[in-house]
Amino acid sequence: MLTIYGNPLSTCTRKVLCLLAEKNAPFEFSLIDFTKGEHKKPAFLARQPFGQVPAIEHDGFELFESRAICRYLDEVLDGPKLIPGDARDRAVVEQWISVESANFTPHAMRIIYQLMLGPMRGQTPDLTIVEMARASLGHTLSIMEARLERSEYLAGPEFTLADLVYLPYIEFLFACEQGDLITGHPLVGAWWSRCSARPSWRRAAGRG
Ligand SMILES: N[C@@H](CCC(=O)N[C@@H](CS)C(=O)NCC(=O)O)C(=O)O
Repeated sequence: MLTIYGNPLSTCTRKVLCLLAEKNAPFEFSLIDFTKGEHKKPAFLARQPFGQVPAIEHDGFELFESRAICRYLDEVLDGPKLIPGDARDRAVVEQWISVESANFTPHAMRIIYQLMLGPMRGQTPDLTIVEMARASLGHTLSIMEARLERSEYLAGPEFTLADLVYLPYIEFLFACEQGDLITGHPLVGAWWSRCSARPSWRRAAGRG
């Protein structure tokens, strides 16, 4: 029995939902309602001490942190593997996941915060922060562009967890009308089109 504690609008929950759709795995979804502050209440803090989604419970085993959850579920569930068994192939997947968490997502989230999450809380966007984050993200995207000259997906010829982890942030960049960052890099744009057309991502993003 697998239960996901999350919110369908959360980027990190969507990573796990996409992985589960790739595996066609059954699960129960337990909604953590941010509007009621459920993520900061003791019942959820007992599962995730930082008060952030997602968390899972799998046959009594509890885990939080979206990337750790994805790695675990990829290993224990049936279905296509999103992390290869070969040591070198797996290392390349891990390399691009590290790039996502260190060099992509912090810049993307600064943009998303300024243009979407902050304004939802009544804050005025700081366009200087947006411009600085766009420049930093542009540098990362140029490195991804160069990589995609060598393979259809970031870690090789197949879609892997290395691609999946970027998708929620790119979806929100488009929602903030910053999609030019992606389409301005033709190979990254084509890669995004391939990845975002997958039924698993469409389902995770609430479009399929
Ligand atoms: N490193 C964590 C980050 C989780 C995270 O930031 N979740 C966001 C939603 S995408 C959240 O719960 N935010 C509410 C908060 O931080 O109070 C993971 O990958 O699971």
